[in-house]
Amino acid sequence: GWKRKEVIRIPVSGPGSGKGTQCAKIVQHFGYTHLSAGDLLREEIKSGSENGTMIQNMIKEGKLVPSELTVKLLQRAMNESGNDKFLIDGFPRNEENRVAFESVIGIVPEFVLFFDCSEEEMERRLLSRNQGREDDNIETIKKRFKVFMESLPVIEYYNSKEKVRKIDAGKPVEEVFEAVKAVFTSSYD
Ligand code: UP5
Ligand code: MG
Repeated sequence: GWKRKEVIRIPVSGPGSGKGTQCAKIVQHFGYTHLSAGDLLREEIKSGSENGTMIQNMIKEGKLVPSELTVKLLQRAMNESGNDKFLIDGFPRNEENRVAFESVIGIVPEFVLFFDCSEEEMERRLLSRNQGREDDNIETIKKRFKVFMESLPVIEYYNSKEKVRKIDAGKPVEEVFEAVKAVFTSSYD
């Protein structure tokens, strides 16, 4: 039978706000498939695809790659997962992303988490991450903060639909997760 795909997106939280960290915990607890748009793009670079060099250059500059490409990668990963519950991490990042995703995938999110965190704290976290990410240097971080401003209309849009759940993400990981759990639990009882 027809099964509705349930999508929870975590779109407009800044770089280093803890999207990946909290998604890993949500997966352990609630069994979603975690799809990070940034991770999918980094895998695309590694796979030696024809778009790899372009993606690599854009990530280094903190710029957003064309929606078409990101949507294609997300769609492929969703189809391959065999699951119907997704955490889409770091997407949509601007209105064009959102419109492209909704027209291709045709799903409206249950809710949208917004991890609220100060730039000072995000910068501190990114500079001490040490996982060899080419965009974790101070010049690129400043550019990522600027590009993040393009995400504000997206949160405004979802806010107008009462879908945004704002979380204070400046606290320690476990405290943030308590607040995340509360959002997930209250939406299913
Ligand atoms: N950490 C996490 N939570 C903490 C806490 N509560 N207290 C203390 N430390 C905490 O966390 C970052 C670091 O902080 C880690 O070391 C963690 O241990 C610690 P993480 O969970 O990784 O944060 P996250 O929000 O996932 O940060 P990330 O750097 O992944 O966010 P970005 O949004 O910048 O990166 P993303 O991978 O999504 O995108 C990268 C680039 O890809 C973009 O800049 C763009 O160029 C491109 N892109 C597109 O073009 N289109 C897209 O749709 C998506 C990406
Ligand atoms: Mg991440």
